[in-house]
Amino acid sequence: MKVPVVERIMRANDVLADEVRQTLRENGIVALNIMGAPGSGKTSLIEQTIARLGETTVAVIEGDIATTLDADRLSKLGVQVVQINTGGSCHLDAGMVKMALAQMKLSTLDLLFIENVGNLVCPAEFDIGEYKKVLVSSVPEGHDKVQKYPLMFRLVDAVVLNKTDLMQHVDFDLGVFRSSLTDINSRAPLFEVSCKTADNLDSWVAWVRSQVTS
Ligand SMILES: Nc1nc2c(ncn2[C@@H]2O[C@H](COP(=O)(O)OP(=O)(O)O)[C@@H](O)[C@H]2O)c(=O)[nH]1
Ligand SMILES: [Mg+2]
Repeated sequence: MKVPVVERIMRANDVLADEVRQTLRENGIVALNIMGAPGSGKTSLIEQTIARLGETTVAVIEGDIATTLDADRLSKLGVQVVQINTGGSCHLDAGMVKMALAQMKLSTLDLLFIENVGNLVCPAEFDIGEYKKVLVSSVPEGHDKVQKYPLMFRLVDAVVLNKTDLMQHVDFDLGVFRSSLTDINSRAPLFEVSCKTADNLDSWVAWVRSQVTS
């Protein structure tokens, strides 16, 4: 007899993702699922964005395999932060996000960043009830990542290429990165930024703001 285990897990996740989406909708919260490799700059981008968002009320759910290091960094900005330690799982799922939301004061929030576990494969397949998916890639990872991890790049609504300040130090072909992204996902805007020098962060922040007001 065929046992469709994986399918059942995905279906159970999708039911919970719909519940999360419903909760977020009822509270008027836009949730962005921030994905990318470990060290690509997900936490740095969230920090820099919060610092520039002005009146928008923001909270963060931090997904990590272990530690509260990133949550500690973000709570210094005075925003609500809930840490999820997945204890080994390489991605967040909707059940984890539902539990995190239960710990938060939602009524005053406009925007929720959900920093997923650093990974370019597994998070792509799990709907966590977010409004939009964002991928942070970074220059030292190389210009071939779009071609090597096509599913992730195909599914996202926006791509941030971070650490452009390091472009001169590594062999990164920006033309290849741009054209392979256009080939795989022509609808996702690309923001080429540096969280270190703050270069071009304004256009990214404007996109985030437009998600909240749309
Ligand atoms: N040179 C450079 N370093 C960066 C930039 N953004 C982040 N970093 C550094 O990259 C490392 C990983 O950043 P972090 O935000 O923790 O990445 P995460 O694991 O994706 O959350 C840290 O040492 C950051 O200071 C950037 O734009 N340029
Ligand atoms: Mg992080």
